[in-house]
Amino acid sequence: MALKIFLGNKLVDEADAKVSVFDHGLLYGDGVFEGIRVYSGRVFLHQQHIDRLYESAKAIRLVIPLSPADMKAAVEQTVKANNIDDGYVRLVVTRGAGSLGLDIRKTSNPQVIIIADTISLYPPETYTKGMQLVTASTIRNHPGALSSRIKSLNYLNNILARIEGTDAGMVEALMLNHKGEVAECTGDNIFIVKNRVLLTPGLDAGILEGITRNAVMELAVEAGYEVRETSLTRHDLYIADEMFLTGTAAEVVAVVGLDGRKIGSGEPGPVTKDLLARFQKLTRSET
Ligand code: PXG
Repeated sequence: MALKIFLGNKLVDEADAKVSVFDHGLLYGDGVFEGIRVYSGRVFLHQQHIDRLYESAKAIRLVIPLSPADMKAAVEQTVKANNIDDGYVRLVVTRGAGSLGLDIRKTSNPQVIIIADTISLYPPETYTKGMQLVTASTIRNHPGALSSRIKSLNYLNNILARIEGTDAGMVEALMLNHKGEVAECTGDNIFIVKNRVLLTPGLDAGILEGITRNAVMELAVEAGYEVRETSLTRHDLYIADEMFLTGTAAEVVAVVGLDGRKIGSGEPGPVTKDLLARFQKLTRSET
């Protein structure tokens, strides 16, 4: 079924949803985006995603032509227009069309694009059995060059690492930072459990501040687990009791192998399962 796409300030048919080949989003990856889940017709953690979008835009000096409240309403409108009950929203803001040069003063009309569609998830056995990872040789962008907290349209860093995962037959790959510390995966944050304490790299490791990561940290504290943000090496990961990833698409997914080593028991661990259950409860209850 053809989708209705929010483009500019209104819904248009998918076939008419077109942007200029001179858009700096296309020419330079100059723009920002969000990926958001819809559960039972409700946009999950909507405000957090809107806030991150506007923070990303501010950091790249992109003025979004809609107010945050209007953007939120546009997302709701797009979800309703496409009858999305359980699905996925891709929210994109580009710099707009400009000249064939880097000068943003020659661009105009940032483009707001909202796509609401169904989502393809990992197969169910990924959740029951857990996934395997490899460490990519491509390190995460140096946060001094481009803050990893900006969810920008330039995802080449992550795509190159993901290719290495794909080549190894895996759906994700672990990325280290410029210091050789554990950063995150190509589209997911990472946690380990050691002696029932949750450990995850801090934002200073050069990671995206994942909204699922934040939600899971809150749920874990509520559940009485100790949670620590700390620098982690691959060695810490190899000797972890449990490992899991968090992300909008993945939710909470166990990692049971890394670089050919078995992690923990080689099966999704009790803390991971508990947190997945708590997270799924949140997706059903959050308003
Ligand atoms: N790290 C990176 C680099 C990401 O891109 C996450 C962590 C997890 O963040 P959230 O806020 O989602 O918990 C992401 C998010 C996709 C897709 O289509 C990717 C993400 C989100 C949604 C969809 O591959 N990445």
